[in-house]
Amino acid sequence: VSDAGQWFAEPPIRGWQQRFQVRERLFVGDSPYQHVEVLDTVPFGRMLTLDGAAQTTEADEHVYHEMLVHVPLFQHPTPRRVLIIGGGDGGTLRRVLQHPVALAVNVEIDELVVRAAREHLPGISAGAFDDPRAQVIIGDGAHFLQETELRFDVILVDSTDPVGAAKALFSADFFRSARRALAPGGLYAMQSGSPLLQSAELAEVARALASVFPSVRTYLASIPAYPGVLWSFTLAARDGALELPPQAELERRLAASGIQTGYYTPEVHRAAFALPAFVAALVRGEPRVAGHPLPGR
Ligand code: AG3
Repeated sequence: VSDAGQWFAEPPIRGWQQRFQVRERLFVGDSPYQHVEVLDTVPFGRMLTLDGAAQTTEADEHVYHEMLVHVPLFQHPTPRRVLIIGGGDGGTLRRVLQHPVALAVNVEIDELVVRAAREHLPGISAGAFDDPRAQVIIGDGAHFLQETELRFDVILVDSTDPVGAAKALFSADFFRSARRALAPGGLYAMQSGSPLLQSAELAEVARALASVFPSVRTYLASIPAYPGVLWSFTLAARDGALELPPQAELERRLAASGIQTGYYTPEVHRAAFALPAFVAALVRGEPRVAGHPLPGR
């Protein structure tokens, strides 16, 4: 990781490394879980990094947060209780609270992330932490899921890469306790990494989720500040088969909510589930197909 004032380089993934020109290093700290920084970057404005990996930036946070939140929350006809695991910057919580939910519980393991983001990236949570419908718990999300008596309409996992503290959030055991904590008709959604640079992890997520949930579907978005840009999310249903609502129904739900978006639209919602052949093969557990764009796979 290079010095501030010039360039900030992420730890490489499979020989791929991205770097950001930095104007100023605004926050540096270490928690028991990770190294936390907030940088002011030239291309994306302020950026949160955890263990050197770009988590969210002022310029493109809306892409990730809208797609993690609005796809499942408009997919569900009446989401009232929502659980967020991770998401300490508050961007997910803020998008959840744009919906007419009664309760949003946010369980984040690292208090330092919440503190750094509230102070240096206040526009990302935009007051969400102070909403009376929000209940923020500093604690272990996997543990919370095992213990909770609450049943949620939607559970969202807004985690870092599947290494270190977040690894537990990518296991079949975790998915089982998530399914148990869903109400009938409930939906589970998670960020599932780069289909190009974390293809093995994405395939494993799809396999493990399908061993727990009756219906699992991958969807995609383009997130400029993440390595490889093309990014995946995975949606799973507690009961029955995941069918995308018709365009007109999604339009009705969006209009009724009054939510303003920068990336999400009903068309994008449906189109995000159209998978390039190599991603479809990956999540079906098939070996590499011809034309797979990744070198060395
Ligand atoms: N969590 C997913 C970030 C993963 C990026 N990976 C990387 N840069 N190597 C984002 C959290 C935003 N609330």
